[in-house]
Amino acid sequence: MKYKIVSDSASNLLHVDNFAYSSVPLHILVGEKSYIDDENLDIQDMYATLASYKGKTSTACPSPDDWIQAFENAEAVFCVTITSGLSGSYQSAFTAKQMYEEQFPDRQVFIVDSLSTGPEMVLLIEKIIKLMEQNIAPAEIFKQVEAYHETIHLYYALASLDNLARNGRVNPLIAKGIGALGIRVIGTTTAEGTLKPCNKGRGDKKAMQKLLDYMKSTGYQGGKRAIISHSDNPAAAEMLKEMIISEFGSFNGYIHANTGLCGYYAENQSVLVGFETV
Ligand code: X90
Repeated sequence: MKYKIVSDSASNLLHVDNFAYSSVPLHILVGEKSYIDDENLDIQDMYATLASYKGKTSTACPSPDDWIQAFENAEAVFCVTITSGLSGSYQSAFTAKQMYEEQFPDRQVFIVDSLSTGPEMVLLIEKIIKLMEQNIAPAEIFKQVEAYHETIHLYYALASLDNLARNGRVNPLIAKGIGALGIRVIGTTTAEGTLKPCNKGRGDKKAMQKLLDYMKSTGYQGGKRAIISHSDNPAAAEMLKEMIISEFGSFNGYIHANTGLCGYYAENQSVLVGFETV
């Protein structure tokens, strides 16, 4: 059977080596300019433009047609989407599924609503890959992935909530004052896949320490997988990795940069961590 995994670009994962995987780009709209969140995106240019641009900016999720094109005739497709609580990407993938299955009754599309973004999407994708490599039937893979989903979490330290607030994704009252004097908002996700701010910290060191504290209290343990993403702040991401190593003796995961969508909403200097618990 021809399998494929497709995720929207909120996962920050553009390619997977030796695996049938595609990323479907979201778009970041800055005035007349539209940045496509794919491998050609110049993220530094995007941050620089955003820093000086005074007008309205926004984003657009993939269309059902964008999703269908990425399915590439696979017989079993797994879509991993950014949270349906904040984006239309899930709904668009769902329409794509209906169209695709109607046109090809012997094919199946499974949609995993991450109720999250970035690193937590990566963990879901890694899990699907692992199960596909064991030749497990697609419906059973879906079941196991949903169970796995209960055991993983996302925490973040954001340097600004302006773009989230301006686009109606977070209450403007919560956004006020974040970013000033290096204040970071620390938070996680709600069950509905929206933002749940939990705490504040000044400066990267305190913010990373708080992320580690939340990881521990949520049930992270040594050896469990942890994926860290950052918006042009490799030093903070590295700091968190070192804190994990000094606490648990090892780090099972990797650090990578946010691409366009997470870069735009998480904003410059932010760090996201997705991790498994017991
Ligand atoms: O245009 C669209 O459909 C995309 C809208 C996406 C809105 C939210 C993106 C959040 C990105 C921010 C930090 C983590 C928040 C986790 C919330 C579940 C990253």
